Amino acid sequence: MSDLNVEKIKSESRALRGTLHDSLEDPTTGAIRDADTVISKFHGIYQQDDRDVRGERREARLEPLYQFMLRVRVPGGRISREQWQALDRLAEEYGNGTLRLTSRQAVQYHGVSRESLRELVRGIDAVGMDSLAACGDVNRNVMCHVQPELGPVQAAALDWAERLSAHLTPSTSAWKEIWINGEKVELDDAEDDPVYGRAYLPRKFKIGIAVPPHNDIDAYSQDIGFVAIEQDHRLAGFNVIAGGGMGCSHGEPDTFPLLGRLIGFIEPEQLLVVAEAIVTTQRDFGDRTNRKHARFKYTLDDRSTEWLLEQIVQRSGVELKPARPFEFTQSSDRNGWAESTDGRWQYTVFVENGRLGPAQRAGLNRLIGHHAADLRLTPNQNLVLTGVAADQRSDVEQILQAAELDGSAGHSPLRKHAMACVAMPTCGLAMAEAERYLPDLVTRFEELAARHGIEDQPINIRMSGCPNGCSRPYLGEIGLVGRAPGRYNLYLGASFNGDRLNRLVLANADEAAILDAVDGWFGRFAAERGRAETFGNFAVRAGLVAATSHGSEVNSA
Ligand code: SRM
Ligand code: SF4
Repeated sequence: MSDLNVEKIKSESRALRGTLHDSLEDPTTGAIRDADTVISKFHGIYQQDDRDVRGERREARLEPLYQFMLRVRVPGGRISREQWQALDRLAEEYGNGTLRLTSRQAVQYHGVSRESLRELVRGIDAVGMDSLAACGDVNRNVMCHVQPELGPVQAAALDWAERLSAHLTPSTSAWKEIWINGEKVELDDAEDDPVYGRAYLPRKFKIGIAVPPHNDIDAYSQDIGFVAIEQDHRLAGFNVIAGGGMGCSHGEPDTFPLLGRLIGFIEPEQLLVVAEAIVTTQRDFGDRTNRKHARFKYTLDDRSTEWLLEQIVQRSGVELKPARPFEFTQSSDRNGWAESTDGRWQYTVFVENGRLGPAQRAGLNRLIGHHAADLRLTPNQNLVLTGVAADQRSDVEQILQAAELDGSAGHSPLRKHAMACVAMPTCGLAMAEAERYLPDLVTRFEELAARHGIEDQPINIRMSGCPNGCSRPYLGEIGLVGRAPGRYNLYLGASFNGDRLNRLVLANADEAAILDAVDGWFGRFAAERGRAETFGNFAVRAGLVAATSHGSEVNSA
């Protein structure tokens, strides 16, 4: 489908209705109409097919095994016990029996049939959740650092993330009409969205709020990263980082990941208007002729910070003040136990690549029923159990271990810092495995780390099945990006705290070549590292790779 066609479909969708209602009723296929695959994304729904059986279906002259992915929006990753229990039940009834925690603190169902979509959506609506704007050319799930009970600044940041999410949710009632009421509304026209207008944004848009020293949301990878600034234990405001993004295409040097740039400081009450000003700037100036050049990162990179600051003043009346000092120490999740301000405890549960199968779901259900209160989903595909009484901590650990979920003893720092995107068999864009392969590769890395005596070293490892970068691989101290089955581009040298991109060091490498390279690096790191030096910083200092200063250098080896 051409990029201009996508724009036409959006503009003529009558506020995201398209012909979805009819598509769902078509008895001749398990798919929806082509144009509706554009619109369904705004409703959080992707048409996919099971790639494991593609060939065999083709040979049998059957249409692909169409199925759907549904993404539930979870602003700031906050999810109540009742909501979790409902999501879990729905995975069994309408999904493939798994729940997938995403790299943006949302939840995905895979393998849903077209016929089950309405019931599934009604199930999530019944517990006050939705999938509207979980995908599509609008603002996506707003991310937020996930330790809200650890202090007032964290709690205030989450509150703002939820308000921002509500503020930027499209105004259309199409989601309710189509999925909940099941009604076909005959409209010649519909009102334009007050923020997005008629054609919505040129491309997806992403916002997150970080609370230093944690950069778990990878603030520099967001279209807008807000950084909460603390003063006297209260939220003083936010630094604004604008124009980050990960996606690129192999062999197309005009596409590249970019770090956002720090453009100033705002008061808390200015957050909504400034975010809206940046969103509408992108709405008006983003490239609608070329979706590969349509993200806000290119809109800004082609212009300047001064231009953006002017747009913000014109649109919101807010003049940004100079950015305040802050420091990020890590972009991974904080693992293990932490005490909350109410004297209860939180535990960050490591969920390998975010996938919860039946055994893990059952373990979590036991915990959520008896030992823990609400949940928080993390930006690194993990989850945090909150409200655990001090005397129940060892019970919790035992149940987690029995459910093959965690165990402080169970997983190495390498594994806990590794993240893969979904890729095969559901992602239509995957060029290589990611989620299904990374666990084995990490085992090989663990062996190498043990051989060199660096098994206690946390190293951020990010793998994506294609260059779109859904696991934010260009911010991995080691990044792996799929090129073809069994072949990856290997990247090195991002910082541990997420403020420097890595660089390609080996193209199209198979497992043997990857292990050979990593073995050499681990050996040098073990022998030459400085005190408390992180792996990515070492790689740059030792000259294993040259640091990047602009994203356009990431893919030049
Ligand atoms: Fe992503 C497309 C999965 C986070 C950049 N992403 C996709 C699709 C929907 C494939 C498609 O378009 O057909 C994938 C569905 C796979 C499946 O079977 O479930 C997919 N993306 C994911 C998730 C589930 C990865 C994960 O393992 O957790 C993440 C869901 C996030 C959420 O809850 O909203 C996910 N995707 C990201 C991120 C990371 C982030 O947002 O922090 C990025 C990089 C940041 C960015 O946007 O720049 C990301 N996804 C992309 C892109 C490239 C966009 C670009 O600018 O070029 C695509 C392809 C596209 O949009 O054309 C994409
Ligand atoms: Fe699919 Fe590529 Fe995203 Fe992985 S990075 S989920 S393969 S689009």
